[in-house]
Amino acid sequence: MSGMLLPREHNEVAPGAVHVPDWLDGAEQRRIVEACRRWAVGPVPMRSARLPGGRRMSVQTVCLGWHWQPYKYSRTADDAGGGQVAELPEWMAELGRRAVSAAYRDEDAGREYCPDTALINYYDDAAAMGMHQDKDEKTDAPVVSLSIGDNCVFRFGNTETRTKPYTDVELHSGDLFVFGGPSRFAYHGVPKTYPGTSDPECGMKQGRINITMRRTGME
Ligand SMILES: O=C(O)CCC(=O)C(=O)O
Repeated sequence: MSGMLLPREHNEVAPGAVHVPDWLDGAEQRRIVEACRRWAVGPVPMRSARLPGGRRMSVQTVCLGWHWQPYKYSRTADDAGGGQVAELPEWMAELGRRAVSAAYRDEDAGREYCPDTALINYYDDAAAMGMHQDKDEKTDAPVVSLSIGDNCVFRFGNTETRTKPYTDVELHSGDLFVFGGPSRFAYHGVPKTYPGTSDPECGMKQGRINITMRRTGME
């Protein structure tokens, strides 16, 4: 049910995969959106990454800390002008620690979390993301995912196949989703967004931003 009749609650979708609705308040969302607008123009411009088969992804991405291109990390954006990737700011790493504590209701798990990259994805009305695993990292530290802007369907599956069984979760602006432990390498994707559902209080009039923080394990 996508309406607000039923309360949206802290929910463990699969072992180690937790949805925390309305985790970011309006001011935090606006601050993040402002920062994303700056990062989108440089030092590495936001771009649609090219897949090995030649097709471009429909989402546009800019990275912090480490640059990701399918399917590796580097310090320079070799597929997007060659610039040096912007640093992951300490305030964002701290947000990641708070996110892990909140999702797992465990202060120690949060304290131990040290993300060193963030992928910032922008979805226009037509963008989607196919089922995939986040497996270019050399660690199994959790992935912290923040959503701002339009609502979307986030499909969270299993570690074996891109197909069923999976759970469809509706993510709204300000929602947090963390996946680690037995779910760290689960397939997941975004089959669709709901254009026009963004609450202007979040600082975006259209589209959806998703930020995933990760620990690459790169030296
Ligand atoms: O947009 C989302 O919620 C998911 C993003 C994602 O799966 C990724 O960046 O690997």
